[in-house]
Amino acid sequence: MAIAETSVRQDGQSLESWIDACAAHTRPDRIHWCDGSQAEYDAIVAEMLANKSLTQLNPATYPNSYLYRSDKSDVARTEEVTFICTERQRDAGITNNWMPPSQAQQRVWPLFKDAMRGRTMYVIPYLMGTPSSPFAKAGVELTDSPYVVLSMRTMTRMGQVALDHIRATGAYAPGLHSLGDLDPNKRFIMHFPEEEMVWSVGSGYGGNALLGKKCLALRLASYTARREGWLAEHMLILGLQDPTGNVTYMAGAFPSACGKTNLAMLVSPLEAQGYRVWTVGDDIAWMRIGPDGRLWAMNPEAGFFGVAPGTGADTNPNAIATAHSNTIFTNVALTAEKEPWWEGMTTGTPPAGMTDWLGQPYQYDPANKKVAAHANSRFTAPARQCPSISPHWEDPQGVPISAIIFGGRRARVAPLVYQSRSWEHGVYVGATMASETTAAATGKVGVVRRDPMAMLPFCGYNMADYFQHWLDMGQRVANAQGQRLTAPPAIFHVNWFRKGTDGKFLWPGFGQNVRVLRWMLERIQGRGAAQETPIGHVPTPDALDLEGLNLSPATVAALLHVDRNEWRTEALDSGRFLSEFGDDLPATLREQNSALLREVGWH
Ligand code: OXD
Ligand code: MN
Repeated sequence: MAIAETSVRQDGQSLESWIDACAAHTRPDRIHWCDGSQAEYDAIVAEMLANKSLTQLNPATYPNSYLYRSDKSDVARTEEVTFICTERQRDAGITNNWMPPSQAQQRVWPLFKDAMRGRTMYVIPYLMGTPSSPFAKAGVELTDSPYVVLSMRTMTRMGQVALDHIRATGAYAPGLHSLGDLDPNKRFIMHFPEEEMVWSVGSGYGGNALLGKKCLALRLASYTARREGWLAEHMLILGLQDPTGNVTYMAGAFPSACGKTNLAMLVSPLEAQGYRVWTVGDDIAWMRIGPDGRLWAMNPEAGFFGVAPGTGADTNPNAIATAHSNTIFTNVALTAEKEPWWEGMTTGTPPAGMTDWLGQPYQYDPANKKVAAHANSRFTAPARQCPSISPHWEDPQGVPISAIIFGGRRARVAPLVYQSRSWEHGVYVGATMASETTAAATGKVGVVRRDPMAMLPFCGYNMADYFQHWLDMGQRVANAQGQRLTAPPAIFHVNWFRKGTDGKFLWPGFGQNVRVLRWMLERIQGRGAAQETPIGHVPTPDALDLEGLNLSPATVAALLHVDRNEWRTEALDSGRFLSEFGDDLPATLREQNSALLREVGWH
């Protein structure tokens, strides 16, 4: 079968005939059209409980919640087998794996052959975005994984509502997913942005298999967004309420497992003073220029696929409250009371009598580092259950963004917070941001890598063009839709993870991060004291409200310190990274790098 024949967009093929073609190739025993109802969900759960692929959690404390254990070789996104399949290699760029569509057809399509024999093919129509939003996008995922069906029901608007949308608009992104035989050597996550299509085979892991999330809402959408003049970003969206009751919205990009969910759900220690945080989204933002010249962001997802370890009643009580019912936990440990558990969920010694994520008895031993839950174990929970969910989280037009926050996990170099001098400088800050790698992707943990706008694994096209697109968005010249960003958000960079010479974190993080958000708000409002540094505006030591934190002046100074030597090395490294894009790199970014080098005294 030719690629074109599997895509409704190319040849006007109907949804039904595309499904027929996929079924003829994958040979499922049954085809089930998902309507998204509770009854359907319950029936799939019952089947999975019966065949022991799901474990019921304590119904008294975790109603309608389940534990799912994945194959142990299938626990994270696999970037090395994730491909962008454009006709021209240049369009995928140097940061993506590329495979021409014809080769995908030869190498990957055969892996789907007979892959669904003995299984049910579920047809999942789904929407990314609120049904009433003009910006909602439909997809149809064909999958042989019932776990994917349950997860998609939480993460998207699935079933009839999506089918109605597809019937009305005729548009949807086709996605074919099969677990195959879960052989890592036959695992491929293939994106065809020119056709808005995805194939995923050999993995059931969320980021590889819930095709609406990273595949459609980021990789394919980023490609479309460039063409149409908007942004599809790996960003949380939050609202900061101030003492006047006004809410200012901010979007933040952090690499995977760097605390986006925690920041989006922050419980404010400054609540008595009138500052609180509302959650709009924790992972993805689609941002468009509004008629008022501001950037408006919407969360296309309906749920959270959050990292469990490190999420506790003390660090993220809103996440704990969200994931207390109607939740699927993946690769967490199980207590004797049939409750989920993971490192960081509780303080003190872990409960006795647990089963670890592999299903083995677990005995805590302080002498070894064996964990009970996988480092990338997850909870999948409906966003509407979040106590801090914003009343505007489903607004069809989104919410107006006043600040963009870039951040990473850096033990050194980057101060707690700084503000860029302009949109162009902010794009440079985002383009050169770096972070220590985490367990959300396979590979070594703790290595510093440049991860522009936290989009390195998710940009569906040439990243140099992506940088240019960001620059264009701020040019205040009209985009393809005739819109101008006349009131661009301020751009900040944060680092909650800076360490002192003793190797300990300097900043308490979590809820206390609201103090940094408050400074940003004051900057946006034209208040908020800052000092000029070679890298941008850094708060003066007394500009942050640090009351009650017990931070010594030396710690505050260390948090805000901009070390010229370190930044010289940083700028040189950023320059090397940017030069990898060769002639495709926008000159503005090269100029920004030269300006920084001059500022830090490099001749
Ligand atoms: C995620 C990720 O799951 O970024 O959100 O890996
Ligand atoms: Mn993410």
